[in-house]
Amino acid sequence: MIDTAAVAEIVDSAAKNAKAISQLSENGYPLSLAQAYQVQAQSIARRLERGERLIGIKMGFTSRAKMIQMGVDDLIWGRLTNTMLLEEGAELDMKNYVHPRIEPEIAFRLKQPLKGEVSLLEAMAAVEAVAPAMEIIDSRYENFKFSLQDVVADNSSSSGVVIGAWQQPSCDLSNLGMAMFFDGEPVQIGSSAAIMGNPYRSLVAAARLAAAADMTLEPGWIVLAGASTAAEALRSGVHVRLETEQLGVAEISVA
Ligand code: OOG
Ligand code: MG
Repeated sequence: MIDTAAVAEIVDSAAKNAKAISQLSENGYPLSLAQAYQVQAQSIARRLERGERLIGIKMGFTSRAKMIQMGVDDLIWGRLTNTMLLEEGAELDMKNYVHPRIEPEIAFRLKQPLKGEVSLLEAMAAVEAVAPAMEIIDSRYENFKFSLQDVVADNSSSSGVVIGAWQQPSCDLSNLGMAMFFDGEPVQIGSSAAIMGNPYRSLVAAARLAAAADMTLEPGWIVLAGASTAAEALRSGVHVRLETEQLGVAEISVA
């Protein structure tokens, strides 16, 4: 029997102290996928006990580009807490991370609850606002290498999120150009179409996957649709800017 609470303490400490650990799957913890989600829930429960608040969830591996980059081809999800939310234009400190990467995303803010099997139209109707966003992922595993179970247990590498201006969900999101720049140089260029053909499909999947953990996506929550391109490693001194057609920009700097 695997003591999931003990494993949750290992991944939570690694995240808290920004210290890499070896892969659980190769280190005596061959978790099933269900156990990996259990570890994730227990590690986030530890953060909530320390006073953090749940603000939504993030989807992962919703694009081919991400699946190929990381060698994992199942949809995954993770929990977002208030301390992960970075102010737009904020300055990150590399010492708070193990080996952070950044990726272009689209964020939804809900006005109605979503749970279980919902249609694309129901998911769209539950959205109050949409925004361009960038996720900072920071796998706690050495060399950013993991199995499906490892990454799920590690809250799907969630570390930070920066969200641009929220706006009415009036435009068609199915094929918006997205370009991410490091110091003005384009480093990743793609389209929101890469996210399951339409980012709203990721929201449908989010409602279904969260329901399997008996979780409802709540009004006011944020759902990150998953990256449209591969992620880029952050480095000291870099300024990162995402430009998304129709939706505008999101920016962040590293000290
Ligand atoms: C896992 C998280 C994947 C996405 O947007 O696809 C993810 C990772 O790549 O470390 O956040
Ligand atoms: Mg992501």
